[in-house]
Amino acid sequence: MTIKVHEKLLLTGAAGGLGKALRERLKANCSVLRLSDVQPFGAAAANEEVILADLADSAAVHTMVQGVDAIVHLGGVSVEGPFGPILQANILGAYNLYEAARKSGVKRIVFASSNHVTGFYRQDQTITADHPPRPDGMYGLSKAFGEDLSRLYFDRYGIETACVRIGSSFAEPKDRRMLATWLSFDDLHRLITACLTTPVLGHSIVFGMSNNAVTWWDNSRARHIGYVPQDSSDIFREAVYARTPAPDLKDPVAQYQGGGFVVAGPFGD
Ligand code: NAI
Ligand code: 15L
Repeated sequence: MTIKVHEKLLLTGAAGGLGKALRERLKANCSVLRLSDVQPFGAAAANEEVILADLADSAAVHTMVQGVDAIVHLGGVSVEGPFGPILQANILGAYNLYEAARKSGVKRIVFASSNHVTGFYRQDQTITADHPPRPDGMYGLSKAFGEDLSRLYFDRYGIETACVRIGSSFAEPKDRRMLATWLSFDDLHRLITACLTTPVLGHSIVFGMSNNAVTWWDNSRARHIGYVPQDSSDIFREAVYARTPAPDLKDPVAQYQGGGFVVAGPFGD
């Protein structure tokens, strides 16, 4: 059972894949769920509020954040691409969100970071939150900025943040790499709930993964969050192997944790 500790919770990126998956689930975490995105996604249902806002628009972000207790921040560019939109949505957007949170007195944020902060570690390495970032592109670099920004706002202002380095959160793993990186929607919700309810969160980095037998990430630095995954990619393994070719181990896509992101680009607009 989800313990409800927040009165009004803001979910950014509500029109996206994970936003849609979390919309119903997060209602258990609060009395009122405020949903936001830059794209229209329909009207508010019972116990919901809808505010359209571009994360790059400081005034709109301040209005979006006003009056909420906590934030689940999913909004932004979610893949590698030209730097301009990443700069606006992920870098300026994160700054606007944390400034608005500071001014409005928000005390806790769950930030959707990404495994691409550490995408240039190899697939035969196990890393912890103590390993230095090795972003695999501008997208991963922008998430590393968000992690550092949130640490600054914790050190200076005491705003607690969980930087959730989400692996691959989809209905099912799509390829062999995702057998290691998969995070089910229910486990994502369990992890966010743990981040929202643990007594002392501080500034934490946690890898967002289900209980997959093959993994590259060690969450032992995040035991205080109390996340216990219930799902596993293992039930998909046979089917994924049957429909996908064996990887070419000389290919960087198969060597590095970031998979295809390590060769995506070029970065220019
Ligand atoms: P998505 O691309 O489906 O959703 C992102 C949402 O952010 C979209 O609805 C988009 O309209 C909104 N957005 C983009 N620019 C914006 C702006 N300037 N202002 C306001 N809203 C803006 O991505 P998805 O899969 O739902 O991911 C959600 C978050 O989780 C993203 O931050 C992504 O980087 C992160 N993440 C997701 C992973 C996954 O496996 N789905 C893995 C790692 C990280
Ligand atoms: C991400 O950060 C992306 O948002 C998502 O679309 C997936 O590609 C995921 O990483 C992944 O690494 O599989």
